[in-house]
Amino acid sequence: MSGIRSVTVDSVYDSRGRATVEAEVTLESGAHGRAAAPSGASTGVHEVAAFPAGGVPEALRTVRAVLAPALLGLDAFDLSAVDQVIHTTDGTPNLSRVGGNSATAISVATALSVAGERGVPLWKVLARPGLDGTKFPAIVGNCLNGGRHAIGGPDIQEFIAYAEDPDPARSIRAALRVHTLVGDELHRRYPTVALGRGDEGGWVAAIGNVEALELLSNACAKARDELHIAVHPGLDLAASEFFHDGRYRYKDRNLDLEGQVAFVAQLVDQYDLRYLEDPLDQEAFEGFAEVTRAVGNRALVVGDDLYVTDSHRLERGIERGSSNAVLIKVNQVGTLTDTLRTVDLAATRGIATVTSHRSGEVPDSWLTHVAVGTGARALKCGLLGGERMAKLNELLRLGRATGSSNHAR
Ligand code: 2PG
Ligand code: MG
Repeated sequence: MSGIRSVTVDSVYDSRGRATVEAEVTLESGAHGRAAAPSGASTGVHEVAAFPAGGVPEALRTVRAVLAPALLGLDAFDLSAVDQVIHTTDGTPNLSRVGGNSATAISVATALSVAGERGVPLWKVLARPGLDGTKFPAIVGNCLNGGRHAIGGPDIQEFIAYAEDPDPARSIRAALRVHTLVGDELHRRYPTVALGRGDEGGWVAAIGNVEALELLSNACAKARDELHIAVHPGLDLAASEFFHDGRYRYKDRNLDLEGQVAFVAQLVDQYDLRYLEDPLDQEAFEGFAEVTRAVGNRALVVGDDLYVTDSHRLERGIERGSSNAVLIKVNQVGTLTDTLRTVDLAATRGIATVTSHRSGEVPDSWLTHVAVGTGARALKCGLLGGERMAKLNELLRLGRATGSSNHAR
């Protein structure tokens, strides 16, 4: 037992320069943990509220006045009891009083304080049964941005390098190589245009969806040839963002459900996609099942906005066969305990988990420990920018610590 002595919160900036909540939890022993919460842009409608109506200032006021006092003296080692008090003190179904980001920051800071007291890395505090920190996630690396993360780019939100190797250093190297090759090719095709980068560090160019996918696919093939590492194309369509009045409205096509299912299934075939996130709208449980049937096990079909890391929504998806994978974002659902409930449900039902960042990130590395501690199939954390690199570099360190990994090159 180690009682919580203090919980303090304050505001810090995320990678988009917007304020978010950072929490520090100190135990009676003096051990402490600090964590900040990220924020999304293409948020699912079923996510908890990131902040109360009054934004970060109101979140800070409410935590200081009501939540922090309620947490004092609780046993930090009993994380589920701590997280339960966060929910009961908030008292709303979607954490709209204290804000999901406050809940995430406090929950993670509590787990980090326990890691500090035990003298172990965070992944060990979170470790699911049978996991010993030697199973490392594949890398879901965003190479080209569109949708809400890059104005002027393709409609599809993320063009991804999916790199899978038992050695995380090799997966990271392959995904980074694809990012570089995509940039080189864009520079070659558009020599007089200054290329930008989107919210997650992927390139931004005014090109169409299919042209972007072709370019990505060629870059993956080149990286495979050079490095002999399994790296293949993937997509996060974030389809809820361009689904209006029952149709999927791209700049160059307008599809009903059937058309969209056929379109994405054909992309999987033609480009050998291994990763397919949110191919349909966030309510399309049945449609997802059609996609999953069409794709089989050739690709991870991943529900993000569909499930919002909520175990009840995942249960609905499992009953219908909606997907073979679920995206895991702690602040979509609030606390680590809520997150682990969903992870454990996925594990018992044979659904792969993909631990994910948000488009507005903080330069923390706790996310990497969530991935390793929960045995995630993949870690989605972007490829460039200090806030993304913090997570990749932490994965390199964890790989080296177990002796299963090589060095950065
Ligand atoms: C997503 C995420 C992260 P956001 O859609 O998967 O890439 O974006 O954080 O904006 O929801
Ligand atoms: Mg997504």
